[in-house]
Parts: sequence; structure tokens; C-alpha cells
Amino acid sequence: MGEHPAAALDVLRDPADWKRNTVVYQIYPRSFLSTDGGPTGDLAGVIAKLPYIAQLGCDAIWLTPVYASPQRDNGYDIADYHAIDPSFGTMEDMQRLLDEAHALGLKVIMDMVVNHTSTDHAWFRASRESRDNPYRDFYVWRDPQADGSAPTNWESKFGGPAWSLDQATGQYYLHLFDVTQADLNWEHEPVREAVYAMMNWWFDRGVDGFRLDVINLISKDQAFPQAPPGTDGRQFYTDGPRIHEFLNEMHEAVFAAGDRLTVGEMSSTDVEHCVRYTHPDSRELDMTFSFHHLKVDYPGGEKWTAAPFDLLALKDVMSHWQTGMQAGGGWNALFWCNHDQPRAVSRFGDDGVHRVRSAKMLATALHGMAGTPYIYQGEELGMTNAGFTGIEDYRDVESLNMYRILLARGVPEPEVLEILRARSRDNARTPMQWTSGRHAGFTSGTPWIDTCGNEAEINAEAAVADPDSVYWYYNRLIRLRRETPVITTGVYELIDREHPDVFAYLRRGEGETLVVACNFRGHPTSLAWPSELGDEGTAELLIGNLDPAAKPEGGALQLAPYEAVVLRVPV
Ligand code: TEU
Repeated sequence: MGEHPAAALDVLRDPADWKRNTVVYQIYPRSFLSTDGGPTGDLAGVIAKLPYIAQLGCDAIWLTPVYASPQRDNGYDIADYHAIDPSFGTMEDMQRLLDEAHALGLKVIMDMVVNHTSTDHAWFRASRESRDNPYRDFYVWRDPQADGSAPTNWESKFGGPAWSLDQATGQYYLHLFDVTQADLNWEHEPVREAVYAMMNWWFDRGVDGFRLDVINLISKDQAFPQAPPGTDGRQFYTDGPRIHEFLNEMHEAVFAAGDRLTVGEMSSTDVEHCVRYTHPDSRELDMTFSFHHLKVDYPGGEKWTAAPFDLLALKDVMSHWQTGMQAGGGWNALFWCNHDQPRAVSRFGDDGVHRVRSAKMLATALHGMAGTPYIYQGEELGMTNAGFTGIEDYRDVESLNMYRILLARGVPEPEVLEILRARSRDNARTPMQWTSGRHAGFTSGTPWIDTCGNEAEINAEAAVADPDSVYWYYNRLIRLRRETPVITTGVYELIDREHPDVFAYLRRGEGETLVVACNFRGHPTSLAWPSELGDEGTAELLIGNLDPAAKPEGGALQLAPYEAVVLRVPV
């Protein structure tokens, strides 16, 4: 048993810190519920379903961007931070959403995208007007190289170059994402002041926190070096030179004034940086999303393949983050799914015969860990990947770019489509399945993107009516977390690292130990009972996804396919 620094536990134990004791429900409003028969979801749809979220047991919602936007990247391209996009509703709808959520005891976390804006934003339109426009320095403009090529060879995260030439002024602007998402220049103080003022404007309207989009990319290496062969340039802006200074400044200017939840989306980061981002003494952020556990099916780091996941790598990565963040006094945001990721049950479980059981198993594996859990809309139903067969089904700018790029690389079309079926962000963006009816009850009109087609079986109405559903299992896990402080504060320890089928770990503290054991395979398996836990007869079942649940006997725990249990032992 490894020793654990006591200091870290003191940080974890602060009961006044609601942010470390909360469960957040993520809403992608565009695909949540349309109340007016339109193709896309709206704020009225979110308001209508707040009781469904409160009943699940969550106490906060995170709304992906609903600001005015040309929707080239579904709202992550903001044209006006102070307006609601008409496709979602009005500022009055937003105010009503805040009021109704608060009345139900739900906090509201808004998505804040400040690494870049849409090229339709007034700042960018002014900036591109001339080299001496007062807004020129709001963005990153650089001269071409001597041969006219882009200032650096950095690649956009959505494929292709990260710079685009503006013919009129003869300079390139930087865009780490789409060409219509121009990176803000955080070196320029007026940018930072404008962003902080805008954030405070939202807090004045009653928002309870922010999810900060790709926030660890805002500080770029001002030397703008060329990326060595085989790299894409991310080493020159990920967790960049002034990132901690900027986040601390943001904290003092915005977050310090109130009890606000801040969660940073961290691209390609590491534990050391995330400890620093989230340790209370740093005065930066409350928690971070990291993505390394969602790359265990990227062989050699390549996302655009249809490879299976590596369970040992998954265990190692998640354990590294659990242990490293605990030891340093940092705090993880826990998640399997979001609007950028394939559905967990299709990716790490079984979306066929064992769909319900494996969805519950995945929930158990995650909700037993230290951190603040996030549930992405539809995850609580065990929603699956989209299963789209033709390119015409896809909507996502990244998927459409990659389709073209992979074909140009000579990958045969059937293979490209197979890759998109496994990897496309649209897997998470199909309409939320409310009923077994037309378009899953998402809209009375024609949805902007097709449903998965399995709404007859997978829908919220059926799940709420069935006490054995994935939905009610999530509810039990959330209640278990509230009733069991060791889930929040206990020291994490991986057991049986080499086991080829089982992801099992301990949570120790508060005079007891939890054993979380999850079979990630479609066949039965056996886990040796850890001898240091003593007599297995003392183990008490806290939750399991099968009835009757596995019981440790004869020095082992026999787990059925995709079975998961949480046991408590008094040591
Ligand atoms: O995503 C950041 C990000 O890097 C991704 O997860 C991205 O989708 C992936 O790397 C593509 O391969 C955030 C948002 O969550 C995403 O929806 C936005 O498109 C992106 O930022 C740009 O704002």
C-alpha cells in the first residue's frame, strides 16, 4: 500500500466546497429538444427538461455555447458574447432558464470560448480592416515567410494549416481550429480586459460558473517557431509560457468575487500543469478536463483509425490522473462522454446485447473515482453511436474536413466511412431520444441531424418508467456519492494492474475501504480478493449492475460479462 501525503487529503476534505461535491449534467442545446418544430433544439427545450435533470440527481448543468454565432462549429465560433443566438431563443429565455434552474436547485454553467472568436465577431471584422486598425492586435497577425508561405507550419486541429492569408492586408491570421475561428491575442492587454469584463457581465446575470473551452491554448510562444517534422506545432501553445499568469489574472478579475465553478478544458496537457491549474492555492481554476484516457484507442496517437481500445492503457492513464491529482491537491473533472466524443457504450462497452449492463458498468467505473463527475445528455440512457452509413448524414466541420483529407491521402471511401462511424463527433450530436415516436420526440419538424434510429428501444420515457434502467442506476450512483464521503475524499489505488479484463481499484479513507470492480469484457472473469483487505466475508455490497450481484467467495470475485460492483470493507 503506497503512503499518501496527508496534506492532500486536507485539501480534499473541505466540505464547504460544493464544487467538489457536485454532479454536472452537460447539455448540447442544439440536439437536446426543439419546442417550436425547428430543426435545432432551443432554450425553451432545456427549460422544459430541467425537472428531468433534477430528478436524475444532478445539481448543475453545463450548457455548450448558445451565444450569437454563424454555427460553423455549432456555437464554438462566437460572433457576439452578449447575445443569444436566435436559433436558441432570446436573452429573456436565458434569464428564464437561469431562474427556473435555480428554483430547482440547479446551478448553471455556461461554456466560454475565449481562445478564439468567429471571424464574424465585430472585433475581427475591425481587426482585418487595416494593419493600423485599433483592433488589429486583438488577433494574431503575422507576415508571410519570404516565399509567401504561412508564418509557421502549424496545423489546425480540424486539419489543414493553422494560418490563413488575408489578401487585403497581406498578412496571415492564426486559427488553431476552423478558418472562421480566429485566435485572440492574449498578449494584448485590452483583449484580456475585454474578456474579463464580458465574463463579469454574465456573472451579473446570475450564471454560476464557466466551462472554459481549450483554455490552456491561449498563451502562444511569441517566437512562433517552426514545428519539427512529425509534429503539428502544439508544443508551442499548449500550456504555453504565460498560461498560469493569465489564469491567475482571470481568477482575480472575475472568479474571486463569487462562489463560481470553473472547469478548464485542457488540450494535450499533463498532470503537473493540471495540479497547478486546480490547486486552491494557485487561484486559477476549480477543476480540469483532460483527454488522455480518451486516446487509448488512438494507436500511435492517430485518432483517424477505427482501432479497439487498450484496457491496460486505460487503467494506467486514469490511475495516473487519479493518483497524480490527489497527491498534488488538484481536482479532476470526470467524464466518458461529451459533445466531441463517440458514445462510451459503443466505444468501451457493448452497444448490442449487453448495452444496458455495460452502460451501467462504465458509469460505476467512473463514478467511483475522485473528482467531479459530468454526465453528457443521453449517457444516462446508454445512447449509442450514430451508425451513419453515408457522408451525407454527417454535419460536423471536423468530420467533413477529415473525410476530404483522408480520401486525398488515398484511404478508400468505405474505410473512411468506417473511421467516421467510430470517431466522428456527430456520434454524440444525434438528437436526444425522448420518446419512441417520430424523430425520438426531439422535434415535430425535420431534425438538423438524424437520430441513431434506435429510439424505439432507447428513450427517456421508457427509461424513467423502468426502475432497472440506466437512468435510475445513475441516480443511485449519484446518491451513493452523496452518502459516502470516501468516494469524494478517499485515496485511490489501482489493484491488479495486469488483469486483462477487469478495471478494479480501491478508495481508502474515513475508516473504510471501497472496492470498485468492473469487468470490461463480454465474458465472465475472476478477480483475486486483495489479501490486505482481510476476510472477504465482511464485504458489503453498495451497488452493482446485476441482481444478484457478485460476492467475493473463496478468495475471488467472479464477475459476469460487463458486471460491476462497489463493495465496502471495514479497514
Ligand atoms: O474542443 C477542443 C478540442 O481540441 C477537441 O476536443 C476537438 O474536438 C478535437 O481535438 C478535434 O479532434 C473544444 C470544443 O469542445 C469543441 O466542440 C470545439 O470545436 C473546439 O473546442 C473549438 O472551439
